[in-house]
Amino acid sequence: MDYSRLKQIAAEKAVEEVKDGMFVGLGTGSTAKFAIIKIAKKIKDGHLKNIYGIPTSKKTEELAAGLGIPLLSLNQLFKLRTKNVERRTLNIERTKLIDITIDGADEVDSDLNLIKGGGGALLREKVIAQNTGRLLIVVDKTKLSSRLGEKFFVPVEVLQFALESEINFLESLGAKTDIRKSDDGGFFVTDEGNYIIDANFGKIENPAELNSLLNERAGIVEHGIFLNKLVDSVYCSSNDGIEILS
Ligand code: ABF
Repeated sequence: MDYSRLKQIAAEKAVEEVKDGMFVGLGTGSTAKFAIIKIAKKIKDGHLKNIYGIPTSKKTEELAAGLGIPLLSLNQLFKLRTKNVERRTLNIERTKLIDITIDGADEVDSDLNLIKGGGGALLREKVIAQNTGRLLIVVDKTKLSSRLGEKFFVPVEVLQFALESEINFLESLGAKTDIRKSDDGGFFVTDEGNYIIDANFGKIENPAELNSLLNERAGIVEHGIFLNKLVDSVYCSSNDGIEILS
């Protein structure tokens, strides 16, 4: 079976968790796209009602809007769902204002830590994940590794102002770095106007330690290491079928 079909199977299986009235985080990438198309079809066929989508990128927003999914920005969602709620009662580390988010990943390790950001949307993806009750990651089996870094680099979103400084910092940690380019040959610019440095650390023995190191840098806006505390289930498809890891 081809990888695209495997991605579709994983994505559509995850959509079964979406119920009427839910607020659904819509991921970025080719696998998440299958979930968005399925959700839109179920809305159109009347099998899903009163759904609002919260997109993780402008690209996903355009796709979902074009498919007729009612959308809210994260700020609109907060205004709608916290009208009568004392802000301080919300979980500081992770609100659950979004019921379910379905998103892809570039790599998943045996402890369900992730590398994300190959699609350049890692910052908004992580913000959405931190406001989600259940983060469902949808992948085909080729994304699984015993250790992060075996198959994919770590995308690091940096301030344009600090590009050279963060290249130097990442290389001081032993990474090989590459500034992500756009199709026109210039530097890729994220939805939030930042650059991305793709940092190849090789095998990452301790994702939590690297996560902390990167979080401390002022010039690093966000990075593609998503620790497993954010991940609720990984829907992984292969020629043997679907496995739900959690
Ligand atoms: C997105 O899904 C990104 O975080 C990640 O890079 C991408 C994986 O893309 P695909 O599903 O096309 O393999 O969420």
